[in-house]
Amino acid sequence: GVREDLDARKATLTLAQLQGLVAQQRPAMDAFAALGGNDNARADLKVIAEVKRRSPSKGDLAGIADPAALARQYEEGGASVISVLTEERRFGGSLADLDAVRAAVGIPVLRKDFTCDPFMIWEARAHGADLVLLIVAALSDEELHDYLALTHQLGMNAVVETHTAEEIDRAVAVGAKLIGINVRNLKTLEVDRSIFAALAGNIPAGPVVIAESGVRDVDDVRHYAAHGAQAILVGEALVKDATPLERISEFKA
Ligand code: IGP
Repeated sequence: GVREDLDARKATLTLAQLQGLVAQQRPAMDAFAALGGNDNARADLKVIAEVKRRSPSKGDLAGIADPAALARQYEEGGASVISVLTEERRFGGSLADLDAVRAAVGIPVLRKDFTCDPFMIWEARAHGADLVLLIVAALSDEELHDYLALTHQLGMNAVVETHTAEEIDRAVAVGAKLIGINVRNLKTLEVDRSIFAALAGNIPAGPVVIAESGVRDVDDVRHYAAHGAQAILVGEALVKDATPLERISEFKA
């Protein structure tokens, strides 16, 4: 899985080489600001729009011929951040997709993968990502702390993803500035939209609160917003839509 693929990449590129590439990158963009983190009112809902070719729960989602063109439509529609799945085996993504999207848009880009090694954070930055994903359930407190520190050291932000009240406490304790509540259980792949409303109140003022997964239409968007979402992360509904630009505008309206 993710580990084997990582080992294969490590065999072709040393950490020192990767760090050399990072040194040549332009600085990371401020995704916390892009998601309204500095705005106390946080009145308008922000959209993180995802480039996702495939998912373990749904199989092939859409034949994304050109991730760059899709990302440009997302940007034009008013997305604040573009998320790119780079996991190959289950999601059909790649670092090449990340490169293509990075070159195509002028807004922050999230490398969406199962970060399980600091190497992947360096890799994300080397490929121009401004954010990484840290899944609380998959990391120890020490890993979470160290990975978040490295992310910030490289000028990036992390979406710290949670699914339970206990995971939210851990995300808050480590100082996460962007906290995602994923309503999809990553073990069963089941979506339960009600957990967002049940858990969002556990996040104190400060971090940007992101509702992840399960957005089908504007009613779902309104539901999340009414229960405290300051941003939503949308994949399937956008990649399957014939007019993603219009769909995002509608979600933001
Ligand atoms: C998007 P959806 O239901 O809009 O396609 O979901 C996003 O939340 C989902 O892709 C996701 C994900 C993840 C994928 C959330 N956390 C972790 C892979 C790994």
